[in-house]
Amino acid sequence: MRIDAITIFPDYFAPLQLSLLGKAQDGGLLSVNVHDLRGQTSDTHHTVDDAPYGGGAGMVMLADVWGRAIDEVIDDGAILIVLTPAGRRFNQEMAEELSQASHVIFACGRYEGIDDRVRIHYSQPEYQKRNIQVREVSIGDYVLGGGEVAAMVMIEAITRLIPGVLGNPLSLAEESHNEEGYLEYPNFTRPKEWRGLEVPPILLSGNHAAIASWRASQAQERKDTNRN
Ligand code: JET
Repeated sequence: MRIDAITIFPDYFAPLQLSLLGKAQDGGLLSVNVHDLRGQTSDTHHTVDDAPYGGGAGMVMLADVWGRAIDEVIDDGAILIVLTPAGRRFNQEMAEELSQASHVIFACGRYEGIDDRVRIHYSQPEYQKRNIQVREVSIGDYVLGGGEVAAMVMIEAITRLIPGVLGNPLSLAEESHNEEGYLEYPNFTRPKEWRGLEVPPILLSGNHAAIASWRASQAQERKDTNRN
């Protein structure tokens, strides 16, 4: 998989070179390429924004600068993700789908956002014919300072699903049995007693059917307690 991220703060993406993701990139399974949006500006002040037509607070990012940056990386079959609190909510199912893509481009906006003609332009039939998709995506109902941290969240969730990127493929197989994509039951490991708290005895019973049903009921209780 090829990933491109376009941002005015490329340094936000430095942690992607660490640990598992860094190794996957060395192994050629994945390449993450970060691009400084200001590299596409031609004025001395490297301007990336201007006041909104129609008035209102804040600044809007320039379509032309974004267009040049995206044109440099886009190719047939690419999925262009625009991070925005107004987008479709990211979840495990979307991560699984995107983990099958050959090329994902993250547009990380700041200020009040990107001129909407960028989204409209790359949604035109000429791009659709090239199997290019544009998707507005949100990681949750809150407002961030910019799309960079949201892109990092998505990159971590997506890339760990690529075979060979995760350290332990067995835990992925077990995870995929679960409809939510992760384990919802509580876990315990040694020691058997810690600060007066015992591990639930059923987990030491060796009765795998009983353990599975206990875990299912614990998962349900946890959901009932925690879900919004
Ligand atoms: C976000 C993503 O805050 C989030 O995304 C970053 C962001 C902040 C401010 C403006 C902005 O504009 C994007 C845009 O898209 C067309 O203009 C994006 C919160 N949950 N998920």
